[in-house]
Amino acid sequence: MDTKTIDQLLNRFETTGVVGEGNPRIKTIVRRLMRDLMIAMEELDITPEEFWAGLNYLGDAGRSGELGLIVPGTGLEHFLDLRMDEAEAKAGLKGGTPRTIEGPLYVAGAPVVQGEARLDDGNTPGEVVVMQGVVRGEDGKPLAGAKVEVWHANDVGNYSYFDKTQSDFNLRRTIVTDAQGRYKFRSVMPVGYSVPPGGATDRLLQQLGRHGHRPAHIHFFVTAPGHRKLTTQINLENDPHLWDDFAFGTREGLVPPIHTNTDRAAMQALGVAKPFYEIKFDFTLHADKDSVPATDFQRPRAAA
Ligand code: MBD
Ligand code: FE
Repeated sequence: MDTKTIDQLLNRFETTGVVGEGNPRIKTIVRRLMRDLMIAMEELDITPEEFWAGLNYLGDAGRSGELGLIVPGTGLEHFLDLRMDEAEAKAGLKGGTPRTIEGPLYVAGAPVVQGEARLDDGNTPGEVVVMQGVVRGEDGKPLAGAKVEVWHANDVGNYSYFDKTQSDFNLRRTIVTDAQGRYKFRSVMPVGYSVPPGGATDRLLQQLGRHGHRPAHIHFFVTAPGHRKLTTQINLENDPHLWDDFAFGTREGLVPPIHTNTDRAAMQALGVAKPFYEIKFDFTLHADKDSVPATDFQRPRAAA
């Protein structure tokens, strides 16, 4: 079928069974996606078996809750980041900490702590890490009272809430910066996430000849009044998947050096018997700007 015939067909679909105005924006988007799908079916000569297998696959993915994992795994979530980068560049925004994907594992409602937090419940195996830094505006001035929401995986790559063996909000906190704009936390080193074996995402990746591993990383939402929300992560250097992330989340500027602290007194102060890791990382936020899409957009998220 040629595209002219497809367009005529879509005209008929749009003018048959009409009972009201509907939503013009949704009508435009659905028509366009249907058209692109039909053209792809024609050009790739998609068979009925392939079509129904694809439909069933999407149903499976939805029922198992993995659509939010297929989006980063196919690069669509990184694509959204690149679109936002472009919109900001067009609006003249420069500098600022690079954004990177949120992923599907944020949970709203983590305990709020002033200045300094411990993220692990004391029962979580792993090597101790202390991370700290300053939240600044683009003028370089520290932002007091900024919120640093942090979440990360445990030593086997699992996130609390989704992994019910962990305590509530383990490895999740909201830290409020002090008068000098500083945040600080102690936690245990995360290990990279892998998609659930045999699940919808894994099955798709296998068909694409790709793995489903992420490098170890720590997620952040950084917010402050009068500033654009920053969604980002740091990735841990030396991870074998650092630049081989199935979700395409690693970016220049988000791989801070990790320092190993072997100082006896420092170890004693933390109550640890072994050297621990230290990471310094500052965040720079853009001031609010009307001419560029908001970064604190709604997205259905888990909350506990
Ligand atoms: C994760 O932990 C993650 O950060 C992303 C983007 C996708 C899957 C799991
Ligand atoms: Fe993650």
